[in-house]
Amino acid sequence: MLADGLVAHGSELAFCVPGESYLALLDGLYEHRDAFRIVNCRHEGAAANAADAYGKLTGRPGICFVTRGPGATHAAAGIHTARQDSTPLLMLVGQVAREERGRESFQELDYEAVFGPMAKWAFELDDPERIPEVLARAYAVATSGRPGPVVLSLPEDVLSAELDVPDAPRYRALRPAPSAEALEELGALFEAAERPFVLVGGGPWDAPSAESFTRWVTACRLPVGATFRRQDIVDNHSPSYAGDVGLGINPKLAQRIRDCDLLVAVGTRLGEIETQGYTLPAPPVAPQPLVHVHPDPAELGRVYQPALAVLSGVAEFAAAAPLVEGDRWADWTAAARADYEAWIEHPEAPGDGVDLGEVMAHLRDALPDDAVLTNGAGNFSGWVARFYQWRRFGTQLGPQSGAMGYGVPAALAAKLVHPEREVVAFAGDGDFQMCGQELATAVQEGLPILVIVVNNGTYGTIRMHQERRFPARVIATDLTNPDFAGLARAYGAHGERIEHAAEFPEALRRARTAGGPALIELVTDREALTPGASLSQIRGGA
Ligand SMILES: Cc1ncc(C[n+]2csc(CCOP(=O)(O)OP(=O)(O)O)c2C)c(N)n1
Ligand SMILES: [Mg+2]
Repeated sequence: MLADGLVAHGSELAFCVPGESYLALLDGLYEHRDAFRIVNCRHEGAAANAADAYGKLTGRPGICFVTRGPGATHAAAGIHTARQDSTPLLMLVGQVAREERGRESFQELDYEAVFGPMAKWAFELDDPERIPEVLARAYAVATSGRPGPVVLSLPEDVLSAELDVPDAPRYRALRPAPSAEALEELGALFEAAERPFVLVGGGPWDAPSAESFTRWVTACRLPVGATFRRQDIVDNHSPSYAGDVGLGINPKLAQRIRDCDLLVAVGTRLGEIETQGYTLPAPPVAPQPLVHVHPDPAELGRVYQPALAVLSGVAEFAAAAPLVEGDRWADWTAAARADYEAWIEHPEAPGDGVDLGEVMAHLRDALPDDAVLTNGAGNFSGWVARFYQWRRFGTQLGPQSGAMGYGVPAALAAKLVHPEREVVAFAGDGDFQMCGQELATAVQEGLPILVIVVNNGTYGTIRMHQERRFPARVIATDLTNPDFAGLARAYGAHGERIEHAAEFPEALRRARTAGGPALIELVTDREALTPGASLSQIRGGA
């Protein structure tokens, strides 16, 4: 019933690490093996991250199956990411049999207690007759309003029960459309504005809604910033695109947001990263009129009291947004665009080793518009965010939660969803070692992803913070690393290592024609600690 239900709701792919606790579910899916693919990963954290990436790409719940206790707790980082990133995800967890519960049986855990505050919904399904009801609700909860992760706990004997009940009909995600009054008020606020600014993020976007949103801001000559790791919503070549509002924001862009006289946030939560630590603007009331467009009433008025709250899905807003005459602010928008164009010119990197800015500039030209770039967390991702240009929705996959280890599993999901596209995962040397074992999954499943490991021999981000707060007192941040290229070859992938950016174009050509998963290790100088400031400058107080 559960396997039939997954298929009936339109799912076709799951990531898992198998466990004896849910063998009956796997067996149920054996019947559907032509329509439903199961990719068995090497670590549940990776399975959950891959499911998150699937959810981000498709707007449908990414599915992962994990076993009791240690399987579920390994997967927790992915559940936390899906919550922070508002990603639809469904995790099915095996549980001890009903009659064993409460005895602290082998690997027993109270999933409602553990995942209750972390997931959007966590529920133990203890009546097999209710499988269709609960599964339908799980899909609806994961995808409606602000999407998020759902965890269902499945006692072993529930999974093995025999009974006959009909499947529920396929779920439909509920998305509100903006009211006519709200759109009218928005039009009036634009009428009164001289220096508007639009901030876009959240979701769930898809290619048509992202394109119509790009057309809207471009036609209205509105300057638009993308939130952290949501840089693929607006075409970065649009004259309206002004850069990303995340970690390492262009100071001129931050100033522009400070100076704007109308701030319109579309789809995004107004969280710590989007608001530069709740300073841009400071809560609860922004200095300029704030318009907040969001599909979930729980987010509207949560931290900021907007001048106008618009309860609306992003696609519904993009379809209905009022066309406004933008001549008045054309110079303001052109200046924002000029600041952005100057910002993505990379300065020469200090020290020896690969200049990552040069690598990104090469990839900006070399990769096709539909290539998917993924990353985990670390300073290396700052170069990707700053120097790459995204052209289409569904080409950037990164954890807004800042979880290390995301990039390689996300690349697996991207290659499974879009086998015809190039998929490039960026990882730091620390970051890669959190989920790099999934190269084995890529080889097993025949997924020719490219992994670029940026090796600076340190947990560079933490070294940066350490040098700022405790200069020259280096502790617990150095890394002695394996031979990453050799490790890739041991997995059966193509692997090579380069020490200068000039070698990159040829290395990329070889990796692209390797016929399977590939890894390029870039040896960088830790002096090049951030895209803007060197280690010595940071130590000296920059
Ligand atoms: C799962 C997880 N653990 C720890 C951290 C804290 N953290 C953030 S960045 C970072 C270092 C990343 O190092 P690396 O991948 O080598 O990238 P670099 O900063 O050197 O470019 C750490 C430890 C985190 N964000 N996520
Ligand atoms: Mg590093």
